[in-house]
Amino acid sequence: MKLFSRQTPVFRNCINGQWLAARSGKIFEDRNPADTREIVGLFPSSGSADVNHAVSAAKEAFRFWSLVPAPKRGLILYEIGRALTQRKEELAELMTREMGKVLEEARGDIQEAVDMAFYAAGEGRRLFGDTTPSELPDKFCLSVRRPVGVCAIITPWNFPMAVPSWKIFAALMCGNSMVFKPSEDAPATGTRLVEIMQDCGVPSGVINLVHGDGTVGRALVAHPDVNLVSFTGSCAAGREIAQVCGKHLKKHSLELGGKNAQIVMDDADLKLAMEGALWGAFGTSGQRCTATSRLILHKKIKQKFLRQWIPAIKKLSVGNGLAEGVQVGPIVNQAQMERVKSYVRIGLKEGARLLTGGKPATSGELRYGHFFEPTVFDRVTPSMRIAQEEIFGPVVGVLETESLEEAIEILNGTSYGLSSSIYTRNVNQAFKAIRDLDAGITYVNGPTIGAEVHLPFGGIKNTGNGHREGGRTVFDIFTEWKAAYIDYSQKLQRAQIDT
Ligand code: UN1
Repeated sequence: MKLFSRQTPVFRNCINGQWLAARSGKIFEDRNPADTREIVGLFPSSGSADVNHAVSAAKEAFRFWSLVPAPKRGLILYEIGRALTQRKEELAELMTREMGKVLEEARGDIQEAVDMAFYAAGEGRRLFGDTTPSELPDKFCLSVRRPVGVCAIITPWNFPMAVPSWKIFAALMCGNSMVFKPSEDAPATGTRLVEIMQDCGVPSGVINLVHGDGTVGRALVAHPDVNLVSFTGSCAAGREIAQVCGKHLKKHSLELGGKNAQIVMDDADLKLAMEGALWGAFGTSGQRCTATSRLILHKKIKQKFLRQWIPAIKKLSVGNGLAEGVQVGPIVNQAQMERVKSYVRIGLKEGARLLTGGKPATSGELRYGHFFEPTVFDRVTPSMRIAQEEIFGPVVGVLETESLEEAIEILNGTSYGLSSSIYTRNVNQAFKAIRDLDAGITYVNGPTIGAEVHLPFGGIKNTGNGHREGGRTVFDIFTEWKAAYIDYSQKLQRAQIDT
């Protein structure tokens, strides 16, 4: 395969509708993780001068955009949803080339953005507030939503279209303006999204795009004219953002890590549970914040489960996500690869037993990419680091349980609380799990991955700071409530006093 036969595309920032290089002229490379010989594109390595420019454009645009009626703002989102649908194939291919997920999943990632576009578009006619009687006569009360202002949108590489869409489409419909910094590992998909938004009629300055590394993120978070930071990524970065935002009392919505588990009870449909675990643990090569990284198996079915499940894992086809039939794509970059390897070493040192995988996959063409074999550890105990810390790769640890109560205790015993799952045929156990699992999402007889955009998405404990994206809850992030009191009594009426 000739990888340098075409000219490497050069991408730019988008500020106030203009496509610009970084002020410094610096660039960075985006390489294909399935074959690092291929450069997907060259991107501006921006700095605070670019951020300042973009924020001032967003601030200016907010003045008129916030006054456009929400149903009209929603109409543009219908156009965006249609354009994404039409260009799904081309966008999915680009996504696979720049961050590795298999083509079928890349299509799903685009579809999630389409769903979000149509959902948010419809909500343009449903940005409801409340009306309520006043405690005083001849007085009327209502509550309305107002946009927040300039939003910094900082997103990860693992869902390069879906996660930005959750934030950007909701923020847009609510009347905010934005500066968007996509991950350095998925900047091309982010660029296409902004191009499509422009083509569909989002006015200049409403969405601005600034590429780069943490320097850009830090400049955005600290900028006094940024009113809200919406971030999905690591706990470490989330903590840093929360500290800066706390200091300046800036709104921030954080979607951070997970250590999600699937419980399989002794009465479960084992075939279904195995299929679910395969998808939950190794879909997207385990690189979802909702990925299954712990399997909590009831003692009575554990051996049977593993006897059948491990051969199925060995049959998974690892390779370039563009190739037909591949099920597990690469790890996104070298640093992440090292992290996965180091957790395998940690697991072995802690005394867990490696059942399959545990090393990079390097046969043939795979040696040019960052591939890792789907990996399972048995004899994992709840306090081990591999049972506590987010790995973000195709590695799953198996823990044993004797009862639902114990399974719930194990599942809840980490510092995260994003997604969870239980396989059981017993309705009582299912409802207990929904009630008692400390997580923002619980699936019954389904894996830990696969959230839909019209339901609240987010988690408890270190997974975030209490916000929920998706569903109607996302509009609480991107709007501020205002209470309005209209007194038509033509006299001073004092609340709580003139009763
Ligand atoms: C993420 O990994 O950050 O529920 C998002 C899911 C996907 C979204 C994952 N719809 O697995």
